[in-house]
Amino acid sequence: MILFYAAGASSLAPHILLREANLFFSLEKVDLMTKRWSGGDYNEINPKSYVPALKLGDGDVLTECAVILQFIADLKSEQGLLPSPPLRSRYHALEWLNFIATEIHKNFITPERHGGVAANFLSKTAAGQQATRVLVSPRLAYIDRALGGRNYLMGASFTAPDAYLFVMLTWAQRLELDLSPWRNLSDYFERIAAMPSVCEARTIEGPPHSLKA
Ligand SMILES: N[C@@H](CCC(=O)N[C@@H](CS)C(=O)NCC(=O)O)C(=O)O
Repeated sequence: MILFYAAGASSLAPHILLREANLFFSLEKVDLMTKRWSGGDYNEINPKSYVPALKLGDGDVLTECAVILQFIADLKSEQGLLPSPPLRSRYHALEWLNFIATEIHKNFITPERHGGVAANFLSKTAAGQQATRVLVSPRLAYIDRALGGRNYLMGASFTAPDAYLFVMLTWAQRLELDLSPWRNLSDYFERIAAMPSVCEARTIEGPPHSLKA
């Protein structure tokens, strides 16, 4: 399997999960500004022109972060990175994945690139960053309440939605969205940041793109 990624992008979530699942994979870095990778034009891998993409051994390519996470978790279902169907908890885990994809991830993504600012996926302007904070904050407040009395989104153990939410919280930090008023959320962030799979993935990817305009 080959994971196409950009440093610190949503692709960090499947990267973390691949490590947690102890799966064999390789990484290919994509330059999101030029849409090039070492093999040429990234649009030939993912015509949707974004990361993550997971290329499988038979040449098939999977896209959409929430779906790639499900695929990885199901490859090692014995590890409990997602509850297996027909358990009701499976659908609560999918509820989290969908919530993070549509209510958090999408609200972080800036349209600035299309407005002529040389932005990547997070805003580079003060106005854009403030607009993102306004959209994302009530959703993070909701998650902070949901985390009351539990270490992870699904309860006692780390599952696929936690990998995704963790990356979103790194974006919140990059946009100087102070997590400290949300005690459950900030403790959760520290807990996941300390996991060996997370430390390894972040070290290997290196620093994400600068948000200086
Ligand atoms: N719907 C996609 C969105 C992925 C996405 O937003 N990727 C960003 C990085 S986190 C990207 O590659 N953007 C490239 C661009 O804006 O040109 C998913 O859930 O995987």
